[in-house]
Amino acid sequence: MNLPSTIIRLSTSRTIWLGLFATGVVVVLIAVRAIFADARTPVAPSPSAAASATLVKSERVRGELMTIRLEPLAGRPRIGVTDEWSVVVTNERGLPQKDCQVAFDGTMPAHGHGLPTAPRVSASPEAGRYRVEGVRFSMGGYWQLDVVATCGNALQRARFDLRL
Ligand SMILES: [Cu+2]
Repeated sequence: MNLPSTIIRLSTSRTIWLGLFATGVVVVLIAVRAIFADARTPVAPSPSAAASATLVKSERVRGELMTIRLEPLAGRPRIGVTDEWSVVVTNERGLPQKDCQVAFDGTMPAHGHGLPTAPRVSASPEAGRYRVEGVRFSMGGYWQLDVVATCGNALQRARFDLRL
């Protein structure tokens, strides 16, 4: 065996090992990036949201923290049907909040459109419960439902993710 061929063979095997090492590093980097990208991705709206009858959420903007509950009177959200929904507002002690100003709206962010109807909110005989009439989802997909409740000096906002 002459010297030059040994050098060539050595350098070839070193190149292969370097290549394998580099590939390993790239694979690890891609995996780490994927994990972090996944962690950053906001939680996708769960498909079970449509199946559940009640959506509960609250985000304090001002004043006391309250809970906003959203209920389809039909028992579940429906597509292509004009339904009545309820907004129920309770305070931290679970007491119903009456005389609130409640606003309701729905949009499909991916499509840039809202509900085909203009829902009207009114008080109901039950304290803390507000009627939302004229809720109609024109199509299936991801909807955002926004509720804003002003009760005295407290202002609450809730955005519900709904996949239909
Ligand atoms: Cu749409």
